[in-house]
Amino acid sequence: MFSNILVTGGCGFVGSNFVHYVHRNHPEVHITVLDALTYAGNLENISSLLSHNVDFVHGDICDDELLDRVVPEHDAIVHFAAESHNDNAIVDPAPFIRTNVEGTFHLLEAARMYDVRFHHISTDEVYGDLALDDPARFTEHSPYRPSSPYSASKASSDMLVQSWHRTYGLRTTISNCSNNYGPYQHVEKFIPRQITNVIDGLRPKLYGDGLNVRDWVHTDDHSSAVWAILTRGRSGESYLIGANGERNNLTVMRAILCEMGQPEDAFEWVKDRPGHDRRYAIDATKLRTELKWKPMHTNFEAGLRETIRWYIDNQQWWRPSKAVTEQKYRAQCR
Ligand code: NAD
Ligand code: TDX
Repeated sequence: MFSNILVTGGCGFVGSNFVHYVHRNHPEVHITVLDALTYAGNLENISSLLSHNVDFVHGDICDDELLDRVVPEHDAIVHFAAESHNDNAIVDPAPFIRTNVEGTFHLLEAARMYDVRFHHISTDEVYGDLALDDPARFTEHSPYRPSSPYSASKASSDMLVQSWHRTYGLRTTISNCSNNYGPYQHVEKFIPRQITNVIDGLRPKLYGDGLNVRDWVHTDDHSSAVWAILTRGRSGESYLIGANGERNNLTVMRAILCEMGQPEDAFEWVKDRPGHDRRYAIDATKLRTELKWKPMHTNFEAGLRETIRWYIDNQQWWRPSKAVTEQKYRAQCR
């Protein structure tokens, strides 16, 4: 159906796993990765695929001239590129507004100009948070209620996409996914940070009371869902992606410690994140029933074990970012 797709942010965590997924499952599809290689992007994530129907363009999604050269050859854009880390957005929101809001605007304009199908990758955080004792989960009908600079920037980008569909008739879809885990995730994020802390003999760090809930999904399941929505989703629609993986942070922390042979209290309680969302939870009924999508990684503990193994086996991948990341955290006392 699509023979030539442009993947923005394809050198980051979720984007590079998607590039591997498409290459593995749809090798006939040519992929161009457009990525600015910020601190979070690493060309190594896709280097084994380059020259195998995957090309790389180094550049910024805010660069109109570049988009004019790159976009026209493609029949779809899958837009992952973003500033993605909440703690960074709290310290300095400016790059989040630039890349997530303005960058999405520039890409939408290029897609409109060349009539290219547009799939936008977003997050469940646009719906704000739920109380721990609320039986509700987010659906496509939940109101937008972002509570952090990151989630507000993602909500803004979703709304740009929705309006480009309605006003200009651009063929769009949006996916709002819960927290991903798996290989190639930056060491600033919760799970890789704790795994690499244990490897380095540093005490893992838990924010606040540790009871905040995230709805974990394996990044490969995110990829298969995005492919289903890209190829079979209805234009103008949003689809929530999640795999019933609700767990609080304390439980995940103990699972990591246990798997890595540490006592379950071998971590440090640290200052909470300002505005910290309490709970995210996804109802993915629409995706499951309409597009017949099913997650493959339904055993979180098994997926976590594989992820720990990946970080143990790939220390050369994360080591260059570890010290500078912990330095940044020390400056924030988190
Ligand atoms: P990431 O930070 O690991 O990767 C982001 C990538 O985008 C990097 O390769 C970076 O170099 C690139 N990039 C940043 N600014 C750019 C710009 N101006 N031009 C071109 N490239 C640029 O992020 P991630 O965790 O892989 O998230 C990818 C997408 O998925 C984001 O849109 C995020 O909102 C969404 N998402 C992530 C999760 C998650 O759990 N990680 C969950 C739901 C949605
Ligand atoms: O050291 C830590 N200790 C800790 O307790 C870190 C880094 C985080 N946490 C907590 C905060 C969150 O409750 O763990 C939870 C997960 O934190 P992050 O990995 O920073 O993810 P989160 O803020 O939930 O956002 C993630 O999921 C949604 C991604 O970073 C977003 O890009 C995505 O949209």
